[in-house]
Amino acid sequence: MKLMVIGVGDCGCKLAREFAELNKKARSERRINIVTCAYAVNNDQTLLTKLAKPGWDWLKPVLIRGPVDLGDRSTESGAKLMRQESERVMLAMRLGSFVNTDAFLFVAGAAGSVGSGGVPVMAQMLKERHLNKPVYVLLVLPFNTELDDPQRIRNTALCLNSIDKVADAVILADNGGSGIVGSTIPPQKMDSLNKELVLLFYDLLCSGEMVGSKDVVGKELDAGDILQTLFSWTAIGTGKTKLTSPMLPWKRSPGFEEKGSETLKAMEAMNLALMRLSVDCKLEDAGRALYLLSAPVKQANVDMIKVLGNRLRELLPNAEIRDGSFYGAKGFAKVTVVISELVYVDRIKSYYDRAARLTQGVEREEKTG
Ligand SMILES: Nc1nc2c(ncn2[C@@H]2O[C@H](COP(=O)(O)OP(=O)(O)OP(=O)(O)O)[C@@H](O)[C@H]2O)c(=O)[nH]1
Ligand SMILES: [Mg+2]
Repeated sequence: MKLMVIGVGDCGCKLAREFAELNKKARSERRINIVTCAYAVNNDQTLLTKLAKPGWDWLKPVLIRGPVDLGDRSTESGAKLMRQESERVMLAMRLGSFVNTDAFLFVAGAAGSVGSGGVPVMAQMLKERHLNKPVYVLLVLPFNTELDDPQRIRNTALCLNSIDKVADAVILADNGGSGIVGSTIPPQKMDSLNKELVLLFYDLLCSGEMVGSKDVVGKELDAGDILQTLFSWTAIGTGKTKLTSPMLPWKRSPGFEEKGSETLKAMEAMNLALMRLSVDCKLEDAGRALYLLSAPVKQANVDMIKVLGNRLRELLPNAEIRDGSFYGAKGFAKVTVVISELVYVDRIKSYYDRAARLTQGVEREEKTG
């Protein structure tokens, strides 16, 4: 599947750069493209210069004209700025690459201003102009240390509420679940968090593009399957386990027991993927899902995919499940899971509740004061 990635605001731009890096990786490791173009849309020239160095044209910077400090840092002021600048941003995007793009992916931090307010505005515009292409959003939720900041809470709630109305699917990535504590996060830590987050999409985007390549495709999972799966609130996760018995060239096909233990390893990889989903959710609330197995060609077996499917159907009784497999891994089994059409996400409700309490508090203060 080929995405056009549009990062808006600081968080979005840094992640858009990581998607550009991911495409470089796919080109060198698998000789395919998974990103048609990556844009970094921001009002901060310094950050854009740092991310899109001259001569490195994988990421296209788009500077929007507005103060770096918008004053109140609200979602509303980010939206206002984007409304003024949206035509210029649309013009800056190369029209040609729309043709090969399967879907648009906006990326932003929900708690800021430019990304949080800007993405719903841009997503709405793209939806109106490119009716046949889905518009997805990868939305980063704040760190736990930001939960005491009323502005961040309000922005997050407002962004979640407006994005839900325009995007075809919103993949949530919760910084709060990243295990990072402390109020200041060193840039290297943030960079590795961003790399990890984007890597979740690697196999998923590659799988449908590798048809006919030397990596044998087991059961193809292509852009169509992904488009059929991504819907409304979505979580993504991957898990990887080392396979204990690497097949030596002179070894014959694995015996029954060996196959069994490899299937268990694949199952372990899926359990890890489900434990480390990008946002906490109840699996039984999902309406759609997919799983993708990547294993070495000699160690993959039909049991693996069947066993994974049976397990997932038990855990997600209400979901329509798609699957696929390919033989890209060397010495390990990796499983990607996408849990979508989540009717209820606790984390979202908690932002709405917190924002409502903040508003009630302000109203009470106004009445008494
Ligand atoms: N995972 C991750 N989160 C980030 C990163 N940078 C910022 N964030 C989070 O994103 C939110 C802030 O959004 P930003 O993207 O910085 O804000 P903005 O859209 O540039 O808008 P301004 O507030 O005007 O700067 C906060 O919750 C941050 O913790 C990043 O590189 N990675
Ligand atoms: Mg910013």
